[in-house]
Amino acid sequence: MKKFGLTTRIMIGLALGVVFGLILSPFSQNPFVKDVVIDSILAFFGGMFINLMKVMIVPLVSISLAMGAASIGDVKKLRRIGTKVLGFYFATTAIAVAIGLFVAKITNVGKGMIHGNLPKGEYEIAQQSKLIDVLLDMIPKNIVNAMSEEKMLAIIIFFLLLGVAITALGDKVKNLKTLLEEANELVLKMVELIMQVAPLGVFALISKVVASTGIDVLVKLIGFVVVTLIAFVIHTGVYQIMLVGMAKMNPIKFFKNFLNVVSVAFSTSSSNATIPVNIETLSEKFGVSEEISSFTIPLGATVNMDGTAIMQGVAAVFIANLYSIHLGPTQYIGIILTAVLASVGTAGVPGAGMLMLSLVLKQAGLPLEGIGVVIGVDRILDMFRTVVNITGDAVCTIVVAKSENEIREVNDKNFSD
Ligand code: DAS
Repeated sequence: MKKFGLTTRIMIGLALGVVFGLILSPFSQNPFVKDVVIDSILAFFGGMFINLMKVMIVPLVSISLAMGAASIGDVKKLRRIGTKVLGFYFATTAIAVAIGLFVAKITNVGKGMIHGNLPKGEYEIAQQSKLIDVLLDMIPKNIVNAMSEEKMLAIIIFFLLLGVAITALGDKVKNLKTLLEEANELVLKMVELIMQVAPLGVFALISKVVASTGIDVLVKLIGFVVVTLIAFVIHTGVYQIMLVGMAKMNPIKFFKNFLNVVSVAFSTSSSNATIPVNIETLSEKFGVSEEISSFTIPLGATVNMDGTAIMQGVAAVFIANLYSIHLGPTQYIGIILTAVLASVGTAGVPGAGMLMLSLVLKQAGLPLEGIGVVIGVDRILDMFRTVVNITGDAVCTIVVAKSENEIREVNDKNFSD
């Protein structure tokens, strides 16, 4: 039998997971199905895969960032790349939330629904992280603590600094630079080995989510889900324009060869857990130099959340309609600005975007009770918006790498997995 490539095996795991979840769903309250199948067996294999991906985040990001900064060669180039990629990140996020607001407005999502008969959910209001706190949190004061708590921005700044220092020292530390390059090869190989269990992990994660999300909740909030998904699809058009117009890359070829990263993001709902496979895929399949991606991908996983911004835009209009509150132009602009800033503070972990939604609603003067309504479908939407988030990270990285001539030719053979 033809040996399927990894991406194909992951997609098969994804498809079988959805089917198995739908089969389990009607029996999800049965004690055996719930306690043994969903909350033990599927939870174990799904959790094993997520933990294996997460354990690689800090070693890979630290080593590849330091190695990348050391090989980028000079601070000017680093500053140029940082400015470019942050410009693209904030621009695409602002466009994303505007698309979300536009689609929600023209469909009038939530109009006529009575919030009294909608599902209620538990939620906690995000720590009102003030902008100054978010900015201060980026500056590491204890790197061991930052690594153990996966404070990505603090890790990025510390290891970039380390890499630039290596550059400045030049031949005095040439062995250290070689060591970093070898350590980077090592962690990338470890990611490749871990990815062998991805089909099983993805199967377990998707089955569990599909089986445990109440279909009735989905039906009541289908309008909110569908409108958000439509906005996601429209926003991918922005990525296609960037790929064709700026990177001269065929978008079909991009999406075909990006499916394994999409599957990891979709099943884990975590941009952070997707960092290793995103960096590896951009290098292996698109020829993007790790000097660039090892900086831009961890940065994007932390500050670039286009999918989350879209959800927040749609949720704001949905909740305004639920409570018959009129949103004026200034409120729309305020939602766009807050969603862009909220994405800086949103961690690349499951459910983070829903917590930050409270900032967006508060700014727009909308009732936070609305979160208790939309949270019912958050788990499903989180999978999709995380895919949009990491796709935006990859597309901006490809565009910046192209502008720096840091994309090596990769023969098409690799493109077929
Ligand atoms: N799950 C988050 C991520 O990892 C996005 C979100 O919660 O909005 O990107």
